[in-house]
Amino acid sequence: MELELNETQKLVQQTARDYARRVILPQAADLDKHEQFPREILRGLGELGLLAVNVPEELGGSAAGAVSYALAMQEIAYACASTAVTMAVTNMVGEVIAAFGTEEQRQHCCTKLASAEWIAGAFALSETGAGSDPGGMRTTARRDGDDWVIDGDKQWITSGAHAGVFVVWARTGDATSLPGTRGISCFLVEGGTPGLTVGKPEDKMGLRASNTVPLHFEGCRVPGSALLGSLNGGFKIAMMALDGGRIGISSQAIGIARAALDESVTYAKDRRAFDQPISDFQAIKWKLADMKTELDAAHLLSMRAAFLKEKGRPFSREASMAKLFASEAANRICNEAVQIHGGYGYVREFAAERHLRDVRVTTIYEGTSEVQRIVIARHVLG
Ligand code: COS
Repeated sequence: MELELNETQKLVQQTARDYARRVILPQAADLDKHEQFPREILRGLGELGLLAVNVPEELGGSAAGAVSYALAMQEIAYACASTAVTMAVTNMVGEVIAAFGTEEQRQHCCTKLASAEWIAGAFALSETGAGSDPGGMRTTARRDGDDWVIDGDKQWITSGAHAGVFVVWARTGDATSLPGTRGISCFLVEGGTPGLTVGKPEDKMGLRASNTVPLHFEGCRVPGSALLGSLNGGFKIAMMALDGGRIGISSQAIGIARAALDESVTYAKDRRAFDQPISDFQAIKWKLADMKTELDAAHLLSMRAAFLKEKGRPFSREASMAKLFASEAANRICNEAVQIHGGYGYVREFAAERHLRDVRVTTIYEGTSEVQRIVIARHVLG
């Protein structure tokens, strides 16, 4: 494994960093404060090829690889974690359609997602009673002539109010012969399809510029051609997509934590107490040293998972390890950043407060830390 980035990876990293620092960062606090969906920023990301980093070029994507994607995600999250999660889910949706879609589905959806003609894609797996255990979902899709009719409710859907396309999982198998994970299929449902209602946005602790909504499907009719992948083969598609998604969330957590560390260093050098900068105190130095060490460990775990994915090798365990460690470490780092800032860490004048709110969900979504430990332990135990 190379620790040096190649030219493509450096270019993607630099492109994302330039855009993040120049365009996104100056707006991030306001986007958060006003809960404003970053529509124009996303258009810019589309122009830069960052909404379909792992989608083949013939479908409008950048085909820059999983490592480039992870690096880009870190850079965008450094500036605005809300934009980063929106970008992450759109990339995941484009990638899953490119991987499992028919030629028609790929041409139709991936090109629109890559160009930001559809400003976002959405991933509709979770339900009120089925988050960590998606096999417990209750949404159904039943055959009616050539069509499918979807009924049920989805919960925690990122970008649901703005998505051009939803990847929707529903139960298609008979509950007795195909229980749990086995009777689930996956469908592509375009935004605005009759029978699909988008609910009220969640009033979240963090990521307030991202959109998170419930969805209600009632007699939502889609053509037979909307089935993604094989009938009753949807659960594995979800798991494979989430494996890749977990590299994205580990990268998001790393980006947020890196911003928190950089701001802590600046603050600690500037802030004086007892006639010296607080960075001269061992108490602060040790915090900064631990923050940096954990950050780099998270980065290396995340890079390893991305590297394996890019090589086409198994990476499920490594993605879960990266997501588990990076999200937990990033929470610790952002918490320490608030501590270093003292009272200023608790108010909106400094970004430390936003980072702590934003980072909190990274141990929860796309598989909780507890789920990552299940995945890792299964691999360890064989
Ligand atoms: N890649 C490919 N296939 C996978 C897979 C993966 N990463 N993980 C599981 N599968 C397959 C299994 O091989 C199994 O296939 P067979 O039926 O052919 O044997 C099938 O999927 C069912 O797997 P399993 O029995 O392990 O499923 P469980 O119900 O035990 O679930 C966990 C396992 C907990 C790991 C899974 O449900 C999970 O990841 N949950 C979290 C979901 C999540 O992240 N939710 C957040 C949504 S986004 S906010």
